Amino acid sequence: MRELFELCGADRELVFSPYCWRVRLALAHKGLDYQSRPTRFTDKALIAFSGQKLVPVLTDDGETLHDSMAIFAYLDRRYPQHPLLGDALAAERARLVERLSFHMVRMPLLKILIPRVWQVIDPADREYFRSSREKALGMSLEDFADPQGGERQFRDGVAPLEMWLREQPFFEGPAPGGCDYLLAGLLLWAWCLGAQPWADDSALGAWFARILQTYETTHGPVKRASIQAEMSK
Ligand SMILES: N[C@@H](CCC(=O)N[C@@H](CS)C(=O)NCC(=O)O)C(=O)O
Repeated sequence: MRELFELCGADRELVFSPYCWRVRLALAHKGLDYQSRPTRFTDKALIAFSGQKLVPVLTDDGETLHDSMAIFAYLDRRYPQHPLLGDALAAERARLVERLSFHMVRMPLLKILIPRVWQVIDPADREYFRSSREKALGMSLEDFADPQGGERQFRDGVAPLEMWLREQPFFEGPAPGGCDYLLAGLLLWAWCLGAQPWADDSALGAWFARILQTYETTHGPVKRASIQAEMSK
């Protein structure tokens, strides 16, 4: 049995973590089914068996994996059909894309999404979410959240990606691969939280629609939150 422990909101069907989405997309790419195990921020006991505290956690045939990039590598080793990362050189390049996207895409999105995450998580998770994020960010959530500034930074960050996608349908060429899913996971984070800082008629918007449509064709509609983005303490 294959199980994916993935972050959920108060509504257990709302899964929104970018890293968990990467793994959902990767499993869909390989044609592998799994049982979803929705996990709240403070459900640490559920994933204690993995020896660490973050999701995604994948169990597969007696193996326990965590970290989205490590899971991509594992899936390629165990299920070589439809590679995600490919050979060692290609895998290093994907790691570079992952690092670049962390700063160019993930940080701007965080500024947009913090108030939305706050809205959707279980109220019992809020104290943990606030204290862990404020410690990591070095400031209060209210001081960090900046949806308008985040949108500007997001547009700047994705400008090279927009140019790339004007030349080919997917980052990896004519068909999607691991780098597509590394980036699409980040955009799905925003999309599931009801935000879309990209235009439908941009190359990035068309690419995202292709990835989402392919996923929804096999897995059904993706749950999207309808929320007020204001932060209330
Ligand atoms: N590098 C990890 C990052 C995983 C990660 O940060 N997961 C977040 C969800 S987005 C998490 O589990 N947070 C729980 C917590 O902060 O306690 C990956 O790529 O999987």
